Amino acid sequence: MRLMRLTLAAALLAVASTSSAAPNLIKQERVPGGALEALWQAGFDTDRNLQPFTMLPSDPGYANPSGDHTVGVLTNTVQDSGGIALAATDPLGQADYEWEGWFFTGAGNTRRGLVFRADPNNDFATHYQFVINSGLFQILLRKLVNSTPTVLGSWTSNTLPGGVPAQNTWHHMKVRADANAIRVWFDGFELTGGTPIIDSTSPLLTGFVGCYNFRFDLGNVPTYWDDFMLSNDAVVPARGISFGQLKSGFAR
Ligand SMILES: [Ca+2]
Repeated sequence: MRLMRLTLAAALLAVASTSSAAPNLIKQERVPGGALEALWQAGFDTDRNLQPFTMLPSDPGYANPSGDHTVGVLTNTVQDSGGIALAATDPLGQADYEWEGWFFTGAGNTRRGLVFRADPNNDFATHYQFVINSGLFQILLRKLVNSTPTVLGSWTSNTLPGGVPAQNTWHHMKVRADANAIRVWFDGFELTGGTPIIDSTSPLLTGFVGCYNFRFDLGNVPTYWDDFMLSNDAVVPARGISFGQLKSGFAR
């Protein structure tokens, strides 16, 4: 009897937790114990993939948000090779999702940020990117199609509640893509203000998620990343289950 009550309580809890749109974790990258937990691929025909790294106390990024001192490092190529790096991971069949992660500003000397809906069939040269430019003042939502960019959204970081990000500080970026509607957040502040940007011109509807580091005239710049998370909304039951129905299921 006691066991049944406990089981019923657990079942009720499960029903309660699926009755709202709770985030459903698909994949994450925390670099646990100093090793990557996800499979990453390098883009743009470079060998610059995300690398696991355990920081020493002397590292400016040492006090990372989770406090585990382990990060993924993405270093861009030398300028003769384009000064670029992109690392991406498979969204495991998901197309509509939230993709978020922490990045370290460092010297703020490259364009860096999240990529999503990145096409694995052309080395990820087609993707959306939510990035902060070198100088840390301009934030952009861009679409690249075979490397040709279009700006979909543009903001200046002095409009953020926390102001212009300082060098050598950790910040959080998040994107949400639902079909052709895109919303973006910086440090929990929604730059899109609840109104998605709609990409009505050949929107990218599926693809990998990852991170990006670029500056055409400065290479070998390491960028630090941590606590990437890919999630979507949990399935919401179309019709609620009554307590009676639930209890009858346990009466047999
Ligand atoms: Ca970590």
